Amino acid sequence: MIKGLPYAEYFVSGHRACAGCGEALMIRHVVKAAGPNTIAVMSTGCMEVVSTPYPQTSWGIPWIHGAFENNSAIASGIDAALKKQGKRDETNLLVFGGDGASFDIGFGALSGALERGHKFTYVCTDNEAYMNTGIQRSGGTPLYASTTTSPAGSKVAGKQEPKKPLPFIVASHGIKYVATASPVNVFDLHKKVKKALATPNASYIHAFSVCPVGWYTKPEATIEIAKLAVNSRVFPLYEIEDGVLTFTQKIEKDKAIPVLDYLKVQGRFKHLKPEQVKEIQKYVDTRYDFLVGIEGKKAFDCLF
Ligand SMILES: Cc1ncc(C[n+]2csc(CCOP(=O)(O)OP(=O)(O)O)c2C)c(N)n1
Ligand SMILES: [Mg+2]
Repeated sequence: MIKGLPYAEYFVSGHRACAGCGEALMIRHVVKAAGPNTIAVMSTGCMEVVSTPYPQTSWGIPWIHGAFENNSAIASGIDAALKKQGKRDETNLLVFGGDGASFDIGFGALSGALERGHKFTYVCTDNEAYMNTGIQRSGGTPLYASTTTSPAGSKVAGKQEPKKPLPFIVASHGIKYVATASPVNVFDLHKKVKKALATPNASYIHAFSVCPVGWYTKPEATIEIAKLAVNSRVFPLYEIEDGVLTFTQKIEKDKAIPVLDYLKVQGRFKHLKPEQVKEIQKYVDTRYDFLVGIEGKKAFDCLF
């Protein structure tokens, strides 16, 4: 039990996630923050597989499995049904998808549901690859990470493309609440989930989810790695409310730790040469500077 957080659990222990699984940790806290009057929709992926081996379940709330493609379409239908039943205000609707589901395969349905303005909170548990099927690269895999379909070798240094900026693509739909969240600050995560659920239409949370198996990290280092990601500015913590970005933990340039500190503890980056680390550092700096540049401004208004 963490002092100051609700005691009740709705994603309970006994599931089959690997030791140190960042996705399981994030989901546990998201549903803890949401409370009992919640319906969860979840696409295919590690979390569905580990938490619902029939006839067992780890879920203490109604839970429905969708395919990759139709997760957000199912949620759209549930939203419409709850409205018709007059139960919309008293029911939370959470939609969970991994990065494969959210960045790639289920993106069409997600984009459509956001554009139609359905009321639900989409949570992308981003472990940066298709982990359940054996660590294949996704649109969420970062530059130069080695995966089974972007393997590092003597000629190619892992994935050649940078990570798709999904929170920004989502924000560009004009939805009222977008946030990034990390296990380094569960109080911040709980606050963001509550804000997201209180949004009148769609909201989105991007959850940083360490995968010890796919990242080749120590299971006991999951929180430490999440901290390194925030402190090196690899994973910025912010909210975009009504199109205005605010940092929830701003890392000033002179306080940031080198990106190398984050990369060197992960086997998926162990092949990197100094010039590639430099390139990643530059990419991280440029992206963070962009966020600082739009901080406090109505940056998305021009799209509508
Ligand atoms: C349309 C479709 N393509 C492929 C699969 C096989 N598949 C099942 S789980 C999975 C990986 C999911 O990746 P992600 O969404 O990132 O979740 P993770 O397993 O990493 O939690 C894949 C490719 C599938 N079930 N359906
Ligand atoms: Mg994944």
